[in-house]
Amino acid sequence: MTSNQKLINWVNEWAELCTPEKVYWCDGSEEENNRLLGEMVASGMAVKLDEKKRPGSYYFQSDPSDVARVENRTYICSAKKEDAGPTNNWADPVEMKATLKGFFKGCMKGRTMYVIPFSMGPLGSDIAHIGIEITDSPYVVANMKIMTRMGKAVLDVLGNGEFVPCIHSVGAPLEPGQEDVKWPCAPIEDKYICHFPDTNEILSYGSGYGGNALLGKKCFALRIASNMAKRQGWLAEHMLIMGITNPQGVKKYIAAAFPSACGKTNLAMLVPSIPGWKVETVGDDIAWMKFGKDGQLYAINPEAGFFGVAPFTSMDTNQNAMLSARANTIFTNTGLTPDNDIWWEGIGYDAPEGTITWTNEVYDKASGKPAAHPNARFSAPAYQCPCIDKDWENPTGVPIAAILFGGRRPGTVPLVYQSFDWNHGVFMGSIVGSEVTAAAIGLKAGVRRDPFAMLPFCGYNMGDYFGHWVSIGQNAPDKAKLPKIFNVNWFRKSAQGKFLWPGYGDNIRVLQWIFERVAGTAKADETPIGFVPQLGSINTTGIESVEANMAELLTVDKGQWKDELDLVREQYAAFGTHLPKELANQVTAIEARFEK
Ligand code: TSX
Ligand code: MN
Repeated sequence: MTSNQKLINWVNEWAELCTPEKVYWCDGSEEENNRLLGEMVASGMAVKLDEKKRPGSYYFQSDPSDVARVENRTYICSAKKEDAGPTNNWADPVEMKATLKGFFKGCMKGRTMYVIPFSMGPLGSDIAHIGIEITDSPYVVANMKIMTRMGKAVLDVLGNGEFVPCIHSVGAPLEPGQEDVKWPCAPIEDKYICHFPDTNEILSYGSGYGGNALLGKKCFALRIASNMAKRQGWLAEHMLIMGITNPQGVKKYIAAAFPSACGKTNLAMLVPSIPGWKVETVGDDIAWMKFGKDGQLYAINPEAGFFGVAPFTSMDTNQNAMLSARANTIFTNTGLTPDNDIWWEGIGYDAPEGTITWTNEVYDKASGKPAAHPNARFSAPAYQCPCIDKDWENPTGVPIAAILFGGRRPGTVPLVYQSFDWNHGVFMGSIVGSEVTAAAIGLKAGVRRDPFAMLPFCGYNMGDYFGHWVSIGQNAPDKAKLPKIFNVNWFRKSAQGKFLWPGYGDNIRVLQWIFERVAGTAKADETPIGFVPQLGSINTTGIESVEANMAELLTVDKGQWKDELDLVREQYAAFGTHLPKELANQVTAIEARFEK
C-alpha cells in the first residue's frame, strides 16, 4: 500500500516488539469497516443496533475502570522538565521510552496489529497533518474511521513525506486458548498516555477509551500540534468553529473555547431563537488556525466527526447532535433498550422497560444508578450534521472574525464583554475558569482555572503558551485583521441562585451583539474590564421577561473583581519567569482602571 520506507521500517519495528498474530493495513473502505464491526459483534464486543431505528450503528460497553481520559497517567516527555511546565506531568523521555518498551514487549500477542493512516484536516490542506496509528483495538479502527479521514487515500497523499507516529495498545495480550473479554484494557497503574514533543511521537498503553486511544484527537491535534504550532507560528486550540449569518445574509465565523460541561457542542450546533439568523457548524472541539495570504486568521477543523457526551443531549438541548447520531454512529457506555436502540439520562423520554445499563444490568430507576455513564459518548460523522457548514472541509479553512472564551461563572463575570485589544484578549483566555462543585475537586467549591480550556491539552509550558499567543498578535501580518476577542458567561446567577440568562437558542442574542461589535455597529460601555453591552443593546425581542435581569447580567462589580484579580495573581505565580510580562501588566492595568 505504500513505498514510504520510513513508514514500513517503523511498522516492522513495532510489530517485532509487540509480536501481534498479524499486521493489517487499513484501507478505510466501507467493506473493511463493515467487516471489522461484524467481527466485533460476532466476538461479543459490540451489539449491532436496530437497522431501522439506528442504521449502521453499534453499541459498546467499556470495562468499568476505563471510562474517561486519565490525566494522572498522561505525560509530556520533553527533554527538559521546565518545558512541560507546572500544569503537566513530566517524565524523562529516555526513561519513559525504556519503561514503555517493557510494557509494549509482546503486548499484542494473540491480536491483530492494525495500521491506520489518518489525516487531521482535509486531505491535502496546507493546514492539515498526517499521522499513522498502530493499534491492537478494532474499536479504535472503527472510531478513527468516523473521527478522521482514514485509509489508503491518506497514504497516497503522504507519499514519502513525514507523519506523526502514534502507537497504541490496550495492553492485554492473549495467551493461546485464552478467551478475550468484551473490552480489554490494563489496570490504571499500567496505563500510560505519553507525548514526546521533541520527536512528535505518541505512545499510549493500557486504555481503550476515546481520549486515551483515538490518538488523532487530544494527543495529536492538541498536545503534539500545540508544540508544532508554537515552533511554526500557528495555533492548535481546544475550540469549536461556527458560522453565523445575519438576516441580511452577511456571514462571519467565530472560534470559541470553553472548559468541559459548558455546552460547547450545543453552542457549535445552536438553533437560533431569533428569526432570520442562521448558525452552521465547522467543528465542535478543535481548531487549527493559521494566517492566510490576505492577512486574516483561517481555521480548519482537523476532525471529521463528533465524539460527544451523550447524557442530557436531546432534541430540546441539541437537535443537530441527535440528528448527526441518527445513523452510522458508535455509542459507548450509554444504555441499551430491549429493541436494540440506545437510551440515556436526559434524552427527552423515559427509559423503555427492560433497558440495560452501561454496566450490563437491567436498569432500575429507583436504584439511583444511571443507565448511561455520565461520560457516555456518541461518535458521529460530521457530514451527517444537518447544520454542517458548506466550507467545513475547505482546505484553506474559514476566516475567523472573533474568538470567544467562556466558563461557568455564577458571579463576577458579565454575560459578555469585549477585550480592548489582542493582549487584553490573551489575558481573558488565560483567566478562563469554571465553577466546580466540591465533589469534583475534593476542595472547597469554587472556580477551577482552565486557561484557554487547554489545561489538560497544552503539550508544553503553559506560561510559554501564553507567550505564544502574545507573539501571534505581535507577528500578525495585519494587526487590523486580527480576530476581536470576547468573553461570554451563560451561567451568571441571581442572589437567589437562579440562572439570569435563558441560554441555549437565546445565546444567538449575545452572538448578534458580538457580530455587530465586529461590524462596528453595536453599542458598548467602556468599563475597567473591557467593553460591556450598553443596556438595551442586546436584542431581547421575544424574551421581554429577561429584560429585568439585563442590568445584573452586565454588572461589573469592583469588589468582586478585586477578589478575582487576587486569584489571578495567585494563578499567575505558578508560571514564574515563564509568565509573559504583557499578562502581568494586564492585571495592574485593570486595577489602575478601577481606581481612576
Ligand atoms: O449547553 C448549554 N448552553 C449552551 C447552549 C448553546 N447549557 C447546558 C450546559 C451543560 C452541558 C446550558 N445550561 C446553557 C447554555 O447556554 N445555559 C444553562 C443554564 C440554564 C439551564 C436551564 C435554564 C436556563 C439556563 N432553564 C430555563 O431558563 C427555563
Ligand atoms: Mn474537548
